[in-house]
Amino acid sequence: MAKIALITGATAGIGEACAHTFAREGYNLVLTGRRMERLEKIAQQLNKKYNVEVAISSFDVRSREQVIQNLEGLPAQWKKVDVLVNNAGLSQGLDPIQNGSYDDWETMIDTNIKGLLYVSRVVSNWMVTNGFGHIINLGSIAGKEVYPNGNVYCATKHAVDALNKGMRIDLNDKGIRVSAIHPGAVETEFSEVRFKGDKERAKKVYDGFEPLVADDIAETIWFISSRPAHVNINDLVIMPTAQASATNIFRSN
Ligand code: NDP
Ligand code: 8X3
Repeated sequence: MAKIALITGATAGIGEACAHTFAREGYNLVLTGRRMERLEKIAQQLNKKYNVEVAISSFDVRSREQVIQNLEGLPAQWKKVDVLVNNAGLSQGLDPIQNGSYDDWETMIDTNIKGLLYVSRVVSNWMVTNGFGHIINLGSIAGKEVYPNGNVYCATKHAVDALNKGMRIDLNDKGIRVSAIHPGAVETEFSEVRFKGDKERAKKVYDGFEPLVADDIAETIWFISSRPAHVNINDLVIMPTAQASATNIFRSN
């Protein structure tokens, strides 16, 4: 029977790349995100290209009710999840603390921390019942370092770092693996979302150096998940070669 990967935030960027990678490896998929049209299109593509089964579920991870209803509403065979990629997340704004937007703060906290918790609560419970599973959390270099004006986004990713450790301890005696991957700059829709559709400002983030692309992260997540059962990669930081730390990027221009 094919294995199952459940990927949150699969409508774009790293999540979409993970969907392709796991489909290529023969996994059936549960893909989630808010944009239903994108989920439908990606599911069709993957089904056609790799002959895998894809279930899609559109919900906002910030809503506890939506998360529980949609995930618990899946048919029983989809709850035998082998790999959960806790990827849905975002940054909003880049402002000093004294000028920060309350709405941006709440969006980041509700998505990156509470959303990840709601999904993990439901799926880890299935994994405990099933007696197997691997949770892979998307942290960030922002969860290891704090950079100017990154305040709340960095705090949410530091929380993911702590939750990754906490989940691993709590699920240790259940044989469930818990890992985190912490990327530096990856060119996706991330900066466009952070700068609320300002494509020019978003493009500048990646000026003068070669950033990572979503596939670099998806392939590394695949590596983490495909280690032998007795091996767990707890924590992995991955950066573009031109990036030495959150704020040290060697730009040619
Ligand atoms: P993208 O903006 O390209 O993709 C983000 C995904 O998250 C989308 O599929 C989006 O789907 C989903 N998402 C966002 N908010 C919600 C929500 N409220 N409910 C459900 N889904 C949501 O960004 P990335 O692929 O770059 O980001 C993926 C993860 O990687 C994030 O956790 C991010 O913090 C992390 N990361 C990114 C880095 C980067 O440089 N790009 C570096 C380090 C970590 P939809 O809008 O359809 O709901
Ligand atoms: C995304 C990378 O450096 O913008 O998590 O925080 S960074």
